[in-house]
Amino acid sequence: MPLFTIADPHLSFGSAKPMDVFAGWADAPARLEAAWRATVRESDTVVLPGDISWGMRLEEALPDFQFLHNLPGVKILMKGNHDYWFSTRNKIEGLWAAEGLDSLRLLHNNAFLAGGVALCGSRGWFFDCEEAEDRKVLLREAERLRASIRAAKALSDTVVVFLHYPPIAGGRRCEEICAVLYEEGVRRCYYGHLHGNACRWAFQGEWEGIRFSLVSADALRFAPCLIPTETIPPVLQRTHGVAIRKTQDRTERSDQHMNTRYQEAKAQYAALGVDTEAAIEALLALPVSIHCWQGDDVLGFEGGGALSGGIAATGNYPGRARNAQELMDDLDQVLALAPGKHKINLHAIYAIPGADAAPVPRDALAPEHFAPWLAYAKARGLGVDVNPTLFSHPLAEDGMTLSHPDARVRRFWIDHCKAIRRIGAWFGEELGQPCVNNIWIPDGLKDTPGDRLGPRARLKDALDEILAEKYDPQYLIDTVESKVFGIGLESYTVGSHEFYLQYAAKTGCVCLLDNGHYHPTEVVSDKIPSLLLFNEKIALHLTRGVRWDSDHVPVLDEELKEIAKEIVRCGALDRVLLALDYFDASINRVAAWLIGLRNVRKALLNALLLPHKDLKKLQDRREFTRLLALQEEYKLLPLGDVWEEVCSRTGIPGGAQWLDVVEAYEKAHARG
Ligand SMILES: [Mn+2]
Repeated sequence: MPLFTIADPHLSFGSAKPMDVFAGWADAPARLEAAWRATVRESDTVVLPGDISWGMRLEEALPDFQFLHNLPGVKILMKGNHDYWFSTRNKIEGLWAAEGLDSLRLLHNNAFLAGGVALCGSRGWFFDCEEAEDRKVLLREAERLRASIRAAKALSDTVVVFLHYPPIAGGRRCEEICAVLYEEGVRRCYYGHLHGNACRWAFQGEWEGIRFSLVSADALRFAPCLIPTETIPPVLQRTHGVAIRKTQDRTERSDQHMNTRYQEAKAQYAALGVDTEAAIEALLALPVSIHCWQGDDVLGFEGGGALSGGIAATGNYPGRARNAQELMDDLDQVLALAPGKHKINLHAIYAIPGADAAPVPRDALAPEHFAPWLAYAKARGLGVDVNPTLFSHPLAEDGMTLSHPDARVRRFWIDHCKAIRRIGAWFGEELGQPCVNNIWIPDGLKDTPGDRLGPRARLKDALDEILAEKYDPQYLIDTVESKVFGIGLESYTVGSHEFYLQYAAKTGCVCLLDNGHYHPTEVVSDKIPSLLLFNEKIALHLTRGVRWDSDHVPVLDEELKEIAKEIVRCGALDRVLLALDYFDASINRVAAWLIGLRNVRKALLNALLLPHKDLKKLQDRREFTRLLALQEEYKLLPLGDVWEEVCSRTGIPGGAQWLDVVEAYEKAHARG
């Protein structure tokens, strides 16, 4: 009864996710089928360690299950990082039973015996999980793995472990996972996850008596790999605990597997006293909130039509998301190509009241109207931020909302803001992390006001009422966002920078600075240290104004880099709430998201890789020639090589290949 394995088929018969855009993936399913039929017989067993299907829901994965079922042999399926369809054992096995897919088995917290060999494993996890949440997942995975190995050892002395994530790669070891393999005396481990160029970082060989092999589909050229079971030694009885070395030497152990360009960059930065590993770790741990409104030109799901409030999305590039499903699909594509932790930032107009239900009045919105977003965020481990929408509404047509002279108009918007705070706190509690609720109003006047104080006094009272109800700051953080002017509101803005600076200082809510909301020569980077001196937290909206608040996609320009530098050199990575805020309708919207999001990360990485202490010293010693000269020299440090390393470690295609993926996605999702 021969045993085979192949990981990461990434099937998409039910979900139209293109894989053939990646080098080497042309006709992948057909090649897999041909090679499979040529080698595997009905009585054989094939283990598939994760990334089975692109299906987002179980039903979407069904055609992929049917494809596998129709191939010869017993198929043992495991969970990978892209298996979003994965739900409960009961549901998965229930579907298989109902559909007659009796050749499929699920390996999840259990073990199987095949031809005298015990098969076990789990998904595994990344390296260097310093974030509390990641560590929790990692430790849970390690224990899941141990339980599965112990179940296997009860079946046989010959044990094969399958993991989705590589336990060793790029010269780094996942200590916790390796410790379990070592302590349980395992001798063979097969894993997937690495593709294309990243395969060169795979560790293929022996470590502490355990032989490791990469079996991702493209690494195997889509032919299932035969496991020579007769050569596998029995599990070892370890009499002592972990004999593996911890952390100190983890990068030295197998440097030969590492990207040499990254190695050279690492040395170049180390010569300046900069630790690239620490920079990468800090970069990936920092959450950036992705604004949902780039995907549909700020239209929302109310069906109201035109955008108002002195803002405008210009351009008519095709492919705008027209409904919640399309927006979520697009966001998934963004998440797949952007490294690091993320949150999703929702405006009130993105409520999903239910199929065919009428839009809910904004002052009556409740958590239930955001339930699909909660499920979306939970399934992907994302945080959520919220915003009341005080524009694109009949009661905002006057250009005034919370500061409106009519108390009935103010009442509606006050109640709307209160409703969104309740929803934000609910998201925070459900997701176990703070939700940022950001209040921005368009209120202002086209021409010279007759009264500047009155509207501001009304705004202050309205905010006082909105923020009166106290929520646990672990779950809800309120921010207020100023602006310099809007279209048709050029002469007077009620919620000005000074207004909110003072309001935040007096009340303890958080100031949000949008770098498109100031005079063109006024920079947010310079404001950051001042605000950090007097506030526990600040919030930023990252965008690019061209001449005015034009909401262009952020590019890697000097000001974006300066903003990132201030965050890093003020030691404020955990005190700054970062979100994107722009909407360009003249280019592919998924690409627009990614260009901006990746530039924000690149700016942060650049900032994390600079020797700030030395530069500060030069300034204090008034060595201005050297300060200027070195700052300019540092602009040519090999940031790009470290960025490539970040992408490869997070499974993202290198260079501009992400754009090929987006273009293929665009073709596959042509929208009328
Ligand atoms: Mn903004």
